[in-house]
Amino acid sequence: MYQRTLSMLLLFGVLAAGCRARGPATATPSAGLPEDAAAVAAQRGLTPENIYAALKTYTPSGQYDPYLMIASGGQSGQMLVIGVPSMRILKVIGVFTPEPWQGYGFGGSGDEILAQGDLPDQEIRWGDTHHPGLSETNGEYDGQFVFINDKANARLAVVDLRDFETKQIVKNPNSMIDHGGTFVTPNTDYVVEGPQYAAPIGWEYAPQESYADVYRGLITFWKFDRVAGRVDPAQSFQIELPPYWQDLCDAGKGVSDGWIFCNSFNTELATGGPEDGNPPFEAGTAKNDTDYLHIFDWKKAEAVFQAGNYDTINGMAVIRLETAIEEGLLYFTPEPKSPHGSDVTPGGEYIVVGGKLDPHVTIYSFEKIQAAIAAGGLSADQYGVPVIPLDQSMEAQVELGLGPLHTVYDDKGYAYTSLFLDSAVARWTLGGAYADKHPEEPWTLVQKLPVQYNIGHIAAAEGDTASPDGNYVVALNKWSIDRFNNVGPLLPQNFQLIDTSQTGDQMKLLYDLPIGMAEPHYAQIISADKVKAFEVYPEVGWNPETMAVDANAVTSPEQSRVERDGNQVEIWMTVVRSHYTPEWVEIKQGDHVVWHLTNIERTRDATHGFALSGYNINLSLEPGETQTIEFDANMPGTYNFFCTEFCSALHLEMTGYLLVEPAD
Ligand code: CUK
Ligand code: CUA
Repeated sequence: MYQRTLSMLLLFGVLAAGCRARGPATATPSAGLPEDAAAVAAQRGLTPENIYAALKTYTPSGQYDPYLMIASGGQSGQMLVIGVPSMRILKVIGVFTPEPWQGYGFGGSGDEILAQGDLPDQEIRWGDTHHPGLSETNGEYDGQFVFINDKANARLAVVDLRDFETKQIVKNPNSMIDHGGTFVTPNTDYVVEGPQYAAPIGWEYAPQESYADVYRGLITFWKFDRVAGRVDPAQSFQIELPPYWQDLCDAGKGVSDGWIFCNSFNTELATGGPEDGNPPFEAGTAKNDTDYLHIFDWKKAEAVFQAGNYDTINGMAVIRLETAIEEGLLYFTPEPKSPHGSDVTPGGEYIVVGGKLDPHVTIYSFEKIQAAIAAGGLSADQYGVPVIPLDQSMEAQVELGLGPLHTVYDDKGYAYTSLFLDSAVARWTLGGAYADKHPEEPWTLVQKLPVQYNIGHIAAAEGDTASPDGNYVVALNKWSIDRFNNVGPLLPQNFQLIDTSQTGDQMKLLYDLPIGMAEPHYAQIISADKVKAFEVYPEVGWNPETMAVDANAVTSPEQSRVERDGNQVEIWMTVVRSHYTPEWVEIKQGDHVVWHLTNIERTRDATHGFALSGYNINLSLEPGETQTIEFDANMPGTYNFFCTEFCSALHLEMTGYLLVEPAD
């Protein structure tokens, strides 16, 4: 059977290659295919290109993907894990939003993590996730953690890739909206949360007329404690910025390690408001021909922070704009027309910026930027930030087409830029340090591959590392229009897998994956072999929040018990196929209940649920996991708890009763 499959694959491959060389996409495959396969191809009207794409993506049952794509979940407030190239969705990770399958936010430990992201007087149970950032060691993904931002409420989350669960949410104490992050410095010293729309620091009230004086941008450097696996706010700091709208950022690496580059728009300081006779935001923010690329020396900023040269605002260290200027932490250089992406090349030599309203990408040279800073004598912008003239920072411009947004890289000296308005992926050649990697002219457009439609971000295999792989990019398209069955006026997004393994103008579209649950923005693609996730939790009684054995774990049904102290009831329960111990729990109305549950299974995939009717409690207990729930039994009655995972033939029998006796 295996032999036969293999020879079929070889035949398909030979045939597809042959047909490509011969001509049009409409050629029908026939000779050389096994009869049954040829019949399927003919019946389905598959072209040689289709067959090539199928062979590149089809993943037989039981075979694994070489890559994992970690995608933002957009407005769902979650993250997606997708296998590449099969484009199979492997997991949805609850991050800023309760997620019932994982029992995240329904009585278990997820409640506390979600609560970390609340405002003092407002519970927040959704997020607009944009940019996942995988942890790095020496500029390479290390497979340990992934971070993501919530644009809607300026929050950041930490997900541990040992169990793919959210461990921490931090609320930015001085911003109410963010965007240009998360991304990490090359050794994950800091997770950077870039700003977006300017506001007074701490989002306190300030009228529109005070915009230029009081509104500010704010970039946050969250210190990451790798051993604890948590962000440490006490070791984190912010830098005050002019009230431009800072957008995407990227960290320098290699030669530019220690620096960060963020673009911006609205250097016009437009305040919008046509109702007051002002141009609306979309016109007011696009008036100038250039905005400013922000260039940060973060190692120097860290030293300024450690020297105590900051103000503390809402408990957070804020390096003032004048300090940033005095200490030489911040420089500007002009960037054309409404820039969006800011993407550092693998070796850190160049920064590529796409201008939404400019057909070019602009490539800045880190070396030139450094030379201009060293030479000094720079004039300043209206807030006093030194500005490096464009002709002193720019290396090249490449005309690509309409609406260039984001850029990723491969191992062949190519860059790939998403063209929103053209609905295309542009492949173009890097020059300078990369010119000898490819035979083509440097800084030249090589191919434009149409995508369906309106691409936003683009992600490449190992794309943000110091050594990207060259085989795949994924187009994250905003519109799908006619690509899928009509499911009503709200349409899915379309993730399109593109084969970039061949050089020249040979990019090929391989596969469409509809995302029908939100609008993801960015994704990163990591080599699957770097991720060393648990198969089951390492020991029975494992608490995923502390990543250690829980003091309240019970390891056998004999240890199960119920103890009462006044109106405090504490329960230690074991969970195993196919019963809970104890099965009857009797309490009184008004009791305060603390209930510890341990799944004592050691078998892979032997997950049990724990749903408690009426009390909005729902857990997922993976093999070895211990969780604690706590509630006031304010409703008398007869309630079932039951297992929500079909775990065995007697799964339906995996239930028990909670009797709440009415208070007299
Ligand atoms: S943004 Cu969405 S397409 Cu938030 Cu990174 Cu560019
Ligand atoms: Cu345990 Cu079903």
